[in-house]
Amino acid sequence: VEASIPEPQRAAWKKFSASEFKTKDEFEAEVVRHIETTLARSLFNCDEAAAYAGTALAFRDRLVIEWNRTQQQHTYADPKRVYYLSLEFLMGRALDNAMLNVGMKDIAKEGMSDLGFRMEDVIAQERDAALGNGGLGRLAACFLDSLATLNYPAWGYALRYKYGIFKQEIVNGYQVEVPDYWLDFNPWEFPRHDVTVDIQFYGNVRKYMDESGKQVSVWENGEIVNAVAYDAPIPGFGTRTTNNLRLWSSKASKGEFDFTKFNSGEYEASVADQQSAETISAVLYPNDSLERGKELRLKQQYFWCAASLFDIVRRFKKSKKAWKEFPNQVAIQLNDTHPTLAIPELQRILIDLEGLEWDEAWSIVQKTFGYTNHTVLPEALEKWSVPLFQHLLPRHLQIIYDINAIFLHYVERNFPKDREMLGRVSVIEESQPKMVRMAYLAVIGSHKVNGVAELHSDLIKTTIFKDFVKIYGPDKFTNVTNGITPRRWLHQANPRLSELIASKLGGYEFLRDLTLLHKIEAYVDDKDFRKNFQEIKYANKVRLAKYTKEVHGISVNPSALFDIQVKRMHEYKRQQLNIFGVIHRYLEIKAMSPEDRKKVQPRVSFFGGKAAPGYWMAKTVIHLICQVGEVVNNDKDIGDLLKVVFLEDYNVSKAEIIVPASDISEHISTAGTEASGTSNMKFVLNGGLVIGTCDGANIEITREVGEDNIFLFGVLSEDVEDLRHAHFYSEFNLDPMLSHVFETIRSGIFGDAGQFSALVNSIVEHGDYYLVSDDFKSYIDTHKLIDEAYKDQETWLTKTITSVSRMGFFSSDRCIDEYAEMIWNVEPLTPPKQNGA
Ligand code: Z15
Repeated sequence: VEASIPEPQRAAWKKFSASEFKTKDEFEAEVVRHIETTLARSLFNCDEAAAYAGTALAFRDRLVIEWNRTQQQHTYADPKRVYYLSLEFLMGRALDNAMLNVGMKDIAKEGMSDLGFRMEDVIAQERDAALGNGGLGRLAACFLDSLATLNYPAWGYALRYKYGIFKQEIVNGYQVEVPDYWLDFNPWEFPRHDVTVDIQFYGNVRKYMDESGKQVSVWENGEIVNAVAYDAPIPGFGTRTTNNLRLWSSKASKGEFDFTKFNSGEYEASVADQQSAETISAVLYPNDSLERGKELRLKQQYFWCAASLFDIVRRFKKSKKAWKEFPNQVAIQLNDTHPTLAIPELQRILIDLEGLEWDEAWSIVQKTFGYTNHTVLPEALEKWSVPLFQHLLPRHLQIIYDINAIFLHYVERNFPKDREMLGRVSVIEESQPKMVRMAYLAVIGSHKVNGVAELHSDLIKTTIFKDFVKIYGPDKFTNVTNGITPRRWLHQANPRLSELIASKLGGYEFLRDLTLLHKIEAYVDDKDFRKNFQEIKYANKVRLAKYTKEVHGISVNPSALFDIQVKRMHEYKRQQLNIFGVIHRYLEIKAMSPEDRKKVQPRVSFFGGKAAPGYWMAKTVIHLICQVGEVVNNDKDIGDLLKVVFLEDYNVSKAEIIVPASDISEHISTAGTEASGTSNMKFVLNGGLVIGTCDGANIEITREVGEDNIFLFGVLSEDVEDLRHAHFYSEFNLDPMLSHVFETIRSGIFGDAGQFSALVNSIVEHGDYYLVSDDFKSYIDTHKLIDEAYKDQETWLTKTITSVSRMGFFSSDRCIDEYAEMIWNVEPLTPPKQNGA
């Protein structure tokens, strides 16, 4: 393509090609130009929103220049690319990240101050891109940051939801969900109306023999919906590489309306068709770790997989390579089972549309895909009913049946003695109605399956995928422990700590190689360093205290121990254990003499997190936390000794304020239930300690920071099953302290006890599935140790500094390099040093 453009034209383009601002003055000129012309506003009506828009557009221009360059380089070099398919990308805000990754935040700050604005206020104007629920979506966002930073040629593919995760309001102590329409002004996305793909649904399959006697299947008479691409630039940190996140938006085909209907006066019917098409990408499903089997969700999954694969295959075909080269050019990672339809879809493209033989096609498919599992919870494992599949995706169901038949045949030949095996491993569950087990399909269609922390990766091999380890051998299964990006979760969220570290390490190289953090351990006894470190933590607590006062009207003392649990509300994460512990603490203080109260370590218990709208038990826990807060925070006996705060609408941008402010954070899931957890890593990296169970990544955090620097408690995952069994088959012994807590709840001091009876009964009457009672004493005792440890501020400080210095392992850069090496077999493509591609 390049060579076909005549020299004079090239010269003209080159002469006028966009250039990047380099100085404060050039930056200001760009901001003013955008405000005056792009936005048609002026000095006299430039509010903070306009200042944000101008700043964002100025930085957007910079990103676009590098983005175009990167994409051109990738097109030209045509390396193997990574495609990360995720239904969720919990990106948060883009401006601050763009400024820091480009390395121009200080210049921009000064420039904005010249123009009369404080950078903090400008940044705060941006709405979060909240296209995700929790850990899985945020992990995908961290991965994009690392992929770009490490110069991997990579794309993210997802849906352009009109509504992200709902906003949470707390009204009279109850969660209320408010829609999150976030697209009013989004300077970070670029519609690509020229990149539109037809996606088919419903219809039937016609089979016939062609001239050569080959069976051919045609999927016909379906309904077509258009997928329109919207692209967002993903800048790497300290590199010119700027990758692409492609989001698909659904649109009715045939333009806006069905013109036959429209012209014959059926306006409403034609608009209804349009709306039904647009519904596909309208809203993110708000369930975290829970599958609900809704038809629209399956439509979303196919729409997104089919559009993404069409795009990937089209890009491959441009290179004119043989099909067998496909897995050498393309690695597709399935983030959970949500994109599993990509497996039968690629098989369909290869055999039905490209005319490959089944075996050749299937070998390409298996080499192309990798599958990441994020949970062992049965209620989170996706299953789709066969009748629904038959209706919506008839050809895919046939292909799945064929994949399964060949697979079961293989199993039968290799395990003739295990008669039960076939039923256990079949992709089709023989229930009423029959169900497609998506996780099994993902395992069968991939060459590698990984868990997200060591314990979790071991557990999947001995539980949900046990038979598949026998069938394929253990090498198909591997571990890649999760990580977080130190750019957002240290440099951006905690700039002062980042600066302090940089001052000792002689620069910011640790943000590209987090293992360099180990060098700050040498300063653990350095007086000045310690003082600065402690001051930064205090300042971060003051910031959260200010926020708490402004937003919630609750005064908290920044010198108190800040105890934080922020994550999605879920029984397995056990926020109920935490709030029962808080009630216990309250009762203890109430029972003390004034003398004894003086010895109590003051504490603030912060909670935050959304409950899925239909998850009543999780909503009840929110309600209990709010009610306990009402009582405790207004009790004159208690004062600053205990405060309870429910932080409304926890999201990424709020996490950036909350995470750096913790002294202790809670990661207290029932052992064996939290696959990894990633906020635990964020808190420790920011100088907080962890109270946690022996679960997920807590175990590896302990290995890295040392047992003395973490507060572990509770039963081990290997004992969980027996304990659950014992609850039903021998007498259930409720912990006496917990029993006292329940009596207090029943007394009605936290409001009508009836509201909490289901919560209490899940423990007392229904077998305490999450082992709250079993772990209660150990939990309370461990908090006592924490109180004592915190009183010795010097030792505490040593623990926090030591822990930070040992967190290098948990960078998502390490994680991405492991995926690249063990699963994708891709290499970085380094950008050229200066201008010119
Ligand atoms: C989700 O956020 C996670 C697992 C899931 O199966 C779904 Cl549907 C959503 C979380 C895990 O619960 C968490 O432990 C893990 O750290 C995170 O994925 C990223 O792997």
